[in-house]
Amino acid sequence: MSSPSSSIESVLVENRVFEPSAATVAAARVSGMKAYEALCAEADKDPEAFWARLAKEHLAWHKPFTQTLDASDKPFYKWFQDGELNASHNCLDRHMGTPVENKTAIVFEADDGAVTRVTYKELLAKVSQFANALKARGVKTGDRVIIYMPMTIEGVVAMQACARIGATHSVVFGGFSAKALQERIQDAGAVAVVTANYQMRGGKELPLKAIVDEGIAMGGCESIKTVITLQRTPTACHMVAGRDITWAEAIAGQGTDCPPVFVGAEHPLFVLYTSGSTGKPKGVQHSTAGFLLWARLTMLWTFDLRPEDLFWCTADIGWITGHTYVAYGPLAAGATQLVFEGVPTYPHAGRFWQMIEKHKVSIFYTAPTAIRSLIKAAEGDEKVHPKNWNLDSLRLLGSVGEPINPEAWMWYFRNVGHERCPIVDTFWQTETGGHVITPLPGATPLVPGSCTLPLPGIDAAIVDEAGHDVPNGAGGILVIKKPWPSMIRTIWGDPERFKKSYFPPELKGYYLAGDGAVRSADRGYFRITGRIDDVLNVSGHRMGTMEIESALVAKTDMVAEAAVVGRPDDLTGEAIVAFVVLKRARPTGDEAKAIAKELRDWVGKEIGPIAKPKDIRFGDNLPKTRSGKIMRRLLRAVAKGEAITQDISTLENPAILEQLAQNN
Ligand code: 6R9
Repeated sequence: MSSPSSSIESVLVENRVFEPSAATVAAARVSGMKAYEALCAEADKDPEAFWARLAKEHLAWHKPFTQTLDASDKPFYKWFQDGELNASHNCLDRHMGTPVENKTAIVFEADDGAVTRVTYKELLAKVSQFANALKARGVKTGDRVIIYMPMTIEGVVAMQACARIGATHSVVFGGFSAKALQERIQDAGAVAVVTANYQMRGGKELPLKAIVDEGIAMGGCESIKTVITLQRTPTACHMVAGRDITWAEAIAGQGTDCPPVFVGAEHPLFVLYTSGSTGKPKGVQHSTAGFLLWARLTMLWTFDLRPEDLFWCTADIGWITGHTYVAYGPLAAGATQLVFEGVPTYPHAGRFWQMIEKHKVSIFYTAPTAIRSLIKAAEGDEKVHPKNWNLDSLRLLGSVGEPINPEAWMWYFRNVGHERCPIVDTFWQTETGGHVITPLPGATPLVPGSCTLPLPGIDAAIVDEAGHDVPNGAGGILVIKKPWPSMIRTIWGDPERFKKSYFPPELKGYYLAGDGAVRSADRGYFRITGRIDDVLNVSGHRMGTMEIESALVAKTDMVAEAAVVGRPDDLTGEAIVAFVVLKRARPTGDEAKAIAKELRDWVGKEIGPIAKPKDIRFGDNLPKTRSGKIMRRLLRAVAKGEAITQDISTLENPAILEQLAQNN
């Protein structure tokens, strides 16, 4: 458990409160705290009736459902089970013949600033045509398709096309390595990969297709029958005869009509791999109806979406935020959204502000790590400060991915939102499918650094290790007591792990989020104090410490043992620190530096650059209990540079702490 004490202290001292303006309340869909409380009361009184009403109002059903919740096989909850629908139909076809038909669905800005637009009608045609291409390549309902693509209109098209034919997609973030890709292909048993030759990020051309080839060549990927490659840049890439085809070739001659395949409500819409507390990433499986319902509803509630909004979520489609708030939610809600290929710091660190001005963005949703790095850039260089751009189009700001510190919150509020725009600090996870604890802009008074209150229907609570509620002001374990439609259904291929990870018996059947939290004494507002398992949050990316350890010890010619912990970092939230015992004598000086670099690059190859440890320390051994368990809490203190004041009576080899504390 990481110590939540410093965060708890800051909850207790944070007393700034920002009430929504009367005008914001008046214009909002959920207007005022009374309206929020009424929805919560409705959900409390009869949860099934509440969810049934929303599912009927917000989704287009091919066949209506008759049973709302099937809880006969807990925790494998089933929602709206006998209903039938199609996610792509709900995002596209349903808008045809309405004013949304000719509205812009996506404004795409490429890395180099070039802008492309597609209307809903055009997007439907593109999705249908690509869906036909997938079918022509042998992809069928129920198959899994890996998507390894840059942020592009085609990335969204590929996801929607899978949904259209009832194939389950698994998007792999473009920063993951060949090895990580191979593991996901194998675990999912995928039949196809959709990729691009290269991706453009920060003016650099980075390979994607070559990594797919490398991953498949590692073996065990015989299930892959076809690889479709978008020619994103003019540079040629290697194509394997018989298996590979370009995107242009695949759609050539395909019609722009493709009837959606209506699937059962519980049909797996996607599997998205995320890090857990053990070595192997988990394939989080989401349903079609429950996921989509929440994707649409949270667009309407949390972002209070209006027809004239220009919505911009900066997340990559490789993460859950890019699934719910790029690929599905905005389309299901009929929004116009901006999709951005590049990075916030290219060609300069004012790119985000410049794009907000250029496209008249009204809702801006990004991560604390981006905000912190842009604060730093603006403080170092006046020219990239947001004050240089006209941000008057903004009306709402959002934050996601990690706790936002009150200082960053205040900077965002003042310098980007001009104290006019509410900030929705949305707490949620890959497993929750959409927001679960968040302010509503026209209702909730805001407190910097707090995600405030659960959404209606989300029975969030803080409990102790036996599942008993703890009083406000006392920290504990965040749980959600009742099931809700957008929750994770299972871990792909591993139902036992699903049960064990999320519904431990001592917690009375509550969903265990894996985060610590505390509620404020006065308002009962939630503040997330960070993960309580072995998961790190580096720049908003989830990384399992065990996953990185496994990668390190996989370098069998060098590494005997490794332990990985997190250390607080001003910019990235947490930084990865690895303690390594080599098979040879402990290196020092330049030699230690060279080996550390080699190991860092190795981890980059095993998992991806985001998993590279920032700091690698070498020791003769690791601090262990007499029973042989690595004492991670001591390593955390060492990583932070703290003096050890903790109990070390069970430590076998106390002298090692001093050695590890030296920075080689
Ligand atoms: C959506 C997403 C989930 C973990 C989660 C928590 C952290 C996300 C947060 C937040 C504090 C917020 N987290 N949002 N912590 N405040 N507003 O990020 O999903 O990648 O699965 O990460 O991120 O620790 O458990 P995912």
